[in-house]
Amino acid sequence: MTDSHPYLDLSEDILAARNDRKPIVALESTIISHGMPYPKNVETALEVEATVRKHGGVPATIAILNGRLKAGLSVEEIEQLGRAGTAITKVSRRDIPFVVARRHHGATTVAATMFIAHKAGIKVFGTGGIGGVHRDAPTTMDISADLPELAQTDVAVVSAGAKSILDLSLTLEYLETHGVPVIGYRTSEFPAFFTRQSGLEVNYRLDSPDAIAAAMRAKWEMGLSGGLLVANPIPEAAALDKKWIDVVIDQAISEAAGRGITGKEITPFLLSRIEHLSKGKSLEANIQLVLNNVVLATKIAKAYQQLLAE
Ligand code: PSU
Ligand code: MN
Repeated sequence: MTDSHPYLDLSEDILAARNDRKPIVALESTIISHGMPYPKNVETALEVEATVRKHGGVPATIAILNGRLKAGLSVEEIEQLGRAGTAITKVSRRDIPFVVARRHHGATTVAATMFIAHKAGIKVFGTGGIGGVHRDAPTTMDISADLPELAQTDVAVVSAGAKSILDLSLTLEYLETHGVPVIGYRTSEFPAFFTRQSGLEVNYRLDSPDAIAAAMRAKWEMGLSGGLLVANPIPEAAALDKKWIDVVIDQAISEAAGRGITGKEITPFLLSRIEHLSKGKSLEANIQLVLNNVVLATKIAKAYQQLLAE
C-alpha cells in the first residue's frame, strides 16, 4: 500500500500505527544481511521486533524490496534478507536510486534507513552501532555516509556508540562540525560498542526518555534540521573485556589492510572477522546491545508521541 510517496510502501501495521499515533521504531536491515551470520541474524531481527512490541511500540524494519522502499517487513521478508546475507546489496544513500531503478532488493545501512524512516514519518531508530570516521581516514578519507545523514535527516538514532574499528575521537569531531548532538543516556562518556567506556565525552548526558524527547521536539519545532545520536552503553553484564577485544579488532583491521579491502566492503569484512576471531563472543555482545538499544528507542518514541499529543 502506498502512502503519499510514490516510491514508499508502508506495511498495514505501520499504516495503522501512524493513524493511531502509536510509537513507531525504525530498524535497519544491513545489520541483518551484512552484520550477523544466518540464522542468528534472522532470530535476532525477530527478537528485536518482539522487544519493541513488548515495550508498547510498533517495529518498522526498513529495506528495499523489488525496488520499493519498505517500512515494515513481514517475517518472510526478514527471513529472505537474512538467508541471502551478503548476496543482498548493501544500500547506503548513494545506492538507493540504482536499486530502485533496477527493481532489486537492498539491505539499508543506518544512512539509508534514516532517509526512508524520515519519508515514512518515523522519528526514532534503534540499531547496534553506526558507521563513522575510519582510523585511516586521514589518508583514505573513509568516512561513513551515516555521519552526513545524521547531519541532515531528522531522525534520532539510538546506538551503543561506535566500534573501535573506527576512530571514535574523529567521529565525534565530525559530528560536532556538522551540528549533530551526541547524547549519552545515563552516561557522560561515549560508549565504544563492546565496552561502556572510550575515554571520550558526550555533549549532553540525559537520564530519561522524556528529556531526550524534549530535546528532539525543541530541535525540530524550531526548524533546526538534522538528527540526534543517542549513545546507550552496552549492559554491564554483556560488555567485553576492553584489552581482549581491542586485540581482536586490531587483528581484523590488519587483515583487511593486508587484503586491500576498501570502500563499502570494509565494514562488513571487519564485522565478520571480529565475530570469527572472537569465537562468537562479539556476536553475543552485539545481540544484547541491540536489544538494549531498541528498548530505549521504544521508550523515546513513546515519550515523543506523548509530547506531541500534549
Ligand atoms: N557497525 C556495526 N554493525 C553494523 C554496521 C556498522 O557495528 O551492522 C553496518 C550499519 O548498517 C552501518 C553500516 O550503517 O554498517 C556502515 O557501513 P559503512 O561503514 O560502509 O558506511
Ligand atoms: Mn566507508
